[in-house]
Amino acid sequence: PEANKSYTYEDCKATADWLLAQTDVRPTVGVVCGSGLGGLADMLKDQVAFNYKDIPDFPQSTVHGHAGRLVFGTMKGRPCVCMQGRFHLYEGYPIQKITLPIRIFKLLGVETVILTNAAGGLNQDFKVGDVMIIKDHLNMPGFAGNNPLSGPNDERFGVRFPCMSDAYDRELQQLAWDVGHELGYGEFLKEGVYCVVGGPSFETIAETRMLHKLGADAVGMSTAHEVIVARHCGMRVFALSLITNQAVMDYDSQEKANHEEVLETGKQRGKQLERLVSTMVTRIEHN
Ligand code: 6GU
Repeated sequence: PEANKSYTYEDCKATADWLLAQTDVRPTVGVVCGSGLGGLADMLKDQVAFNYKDIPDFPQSTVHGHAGRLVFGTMKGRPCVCMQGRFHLYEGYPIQKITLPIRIFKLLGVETVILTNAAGGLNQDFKVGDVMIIKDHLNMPGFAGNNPLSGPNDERFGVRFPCMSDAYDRELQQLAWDVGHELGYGEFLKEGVYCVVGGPSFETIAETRMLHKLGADAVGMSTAHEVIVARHCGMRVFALSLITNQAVMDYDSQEKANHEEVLETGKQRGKQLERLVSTMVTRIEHN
């Protein structure tokens, strides 16, 4: 059954080769666009785009705010591939399927992965509209045994027990700070720990308080699984969260988390986020 299907190296290779046969773009950077942040993919020049439904073995995007296209092209001259819309645990896909595109990135030749997401702020110093450079994560589904690397390990991707203490590339974090300051974004640029939960329900007040106590600065429903798979197969990772709302931590609060607010903040900060990421892309060095 679907829930037990593992995607083999050969499956990933077949899909990657299918894609490579239809475009001359040879991407070294792969970007995953979060909720309401798909504008990043629209920046690509000389686009070759595939709807997810037309790609063999690919899942479909079911969430409003996620387009469902894989877009190849160049960002200021650099060959890139962008996922315009990603997959989440709460859509009901097995976790290996959610992260399948990351392995396809690897087999397309991608060396650096940039992930973006919308997240709720837990750190009380954060404001809506802040951009958090992710320096580490808490993988809650992973503690419950839902890790994308569960199951047989294929050494062609990576080792059985991959290290995660260096998951978020320090140089790329520094690059984000440098570019952010140059662009005048210092005011809303932050850094912190991202916590992934399964969703789709937002957190209760007790859950939010728990995550805050555990050291999380922001909470969301994506990204950490993709980071694990990307690091397993040796790609460099940079990730950021757009703080689209403050997670409710107080019984007196009248605030209620909702998806519309998430998309609205994305619209307001989207252009600046696109500039930050695209400028970073032009400065990433590959061997
Ligand atoms: Cl408050 N929680 C979660 N889990 N994901 C979010 C969020 C909150 N805000 C945006 N994404």
